[in-house]
Amino acid sequence: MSVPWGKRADMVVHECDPYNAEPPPAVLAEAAVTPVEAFYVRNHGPVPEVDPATWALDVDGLVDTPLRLGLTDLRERFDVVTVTSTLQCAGNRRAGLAGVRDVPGEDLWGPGATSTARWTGVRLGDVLDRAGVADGARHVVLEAPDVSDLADPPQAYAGSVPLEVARAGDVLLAWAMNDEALPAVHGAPVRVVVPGYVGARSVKWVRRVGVRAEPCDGFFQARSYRLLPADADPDGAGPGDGLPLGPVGVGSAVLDPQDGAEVTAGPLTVRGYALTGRDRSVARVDVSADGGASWHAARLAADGGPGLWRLWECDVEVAAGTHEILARAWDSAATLQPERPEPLWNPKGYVNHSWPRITVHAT
Ligand SMILES: Nc1nc2c(c(=O)[nH]1)N[C@H]1C(S)=C(S)[C@@H](COP(=O)(O)O)O[C@H]1N2
Ligand SMILES: [Mo]
Repeated sequence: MSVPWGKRADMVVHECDPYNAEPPPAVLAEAAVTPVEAFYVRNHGPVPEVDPATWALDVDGLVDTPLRLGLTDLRERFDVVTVTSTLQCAGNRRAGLAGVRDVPGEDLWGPGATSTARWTGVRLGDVLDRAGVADGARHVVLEAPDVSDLADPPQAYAGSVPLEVARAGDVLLAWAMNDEALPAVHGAPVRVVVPGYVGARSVKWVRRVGVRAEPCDGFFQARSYRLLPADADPDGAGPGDGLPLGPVGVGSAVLDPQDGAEVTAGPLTVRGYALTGRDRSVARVDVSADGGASWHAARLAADGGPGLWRLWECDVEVAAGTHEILARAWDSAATLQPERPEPLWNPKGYVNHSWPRITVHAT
């Protein structure tokens, strides 16, 4: 069987159609910039075929001058910039919430629905400035052509971000990923990248940027990707129920060793990532190898700025026997990620930022 979309053969595939897959945790830990072949994929419908030669981006709504821009217009009429940033799906680590209570109808993602790339393109803010944002504008709606049967009624994918986020210098319309042409499965010819925001707003195959007074009223903004109260019926949720998901909360994951691994007794290096929202950065990570009785400060990779994960590692000692390894991260707002998954449980299984816990058996 050939491997779809040029991905690694060992991807953990949650769904084949639409393709949804994450890399094995230890693979993610290997590189600060995730190779394209390992980068997670989250699709809500079939990958659309978009011809780059005829593709155009419409910029309209509350603007002084509506624009229609082709790929050449973007490349030639705007500054081209490269930003390294992390995407994290709101469903990342949902498996940990399903351990608290069933999350019916949703894929049980591990910690691999988080990946980092070097994105090249133009600033969405520069394009908005060219169009001229009119009075009353508050939100920027991002529309794509891929139609999802999961939506009620079935509809094209769309989302929105507040205007001030869309105007930030690190929010891109990107056509390259790790210095290669953006692959079809990641949104070619052009996608949006919103660092430090739930991945759902980084709209792939973008074809319209609509400047509006209100957020997007489509299914994936108004009814899905919202944090519902634990007792809500997700199928009965109306437009605007719950809290819209936007900035990423502080969180971390253990990537290596893997949960349940057999390890050699003695020194053990534990590795993982930590990430937080777009106005913050990761400040500290602690690791425990005795179920939380004692903690050690992890070595953090350099702080590359907001919206970029920090990989970390920590050397611990494990005697022969079974051990519970935990991690906990703080961000620059001195916020500690939440300890337990129980109070975080929500009907769609979003944003599980509880302390990662794995078990290892040392011999
Ligand atoms: N057009 C479109 N954009 C989309 C999606 C989608 O299904 N269609 N999925 C979103 C979600 S939920 C996430 S987490 C990211 C995943 O980006 P990736 O597949 O490049 O990793 O894309 C977002 N953009
Ligand atoms: Mo997502």
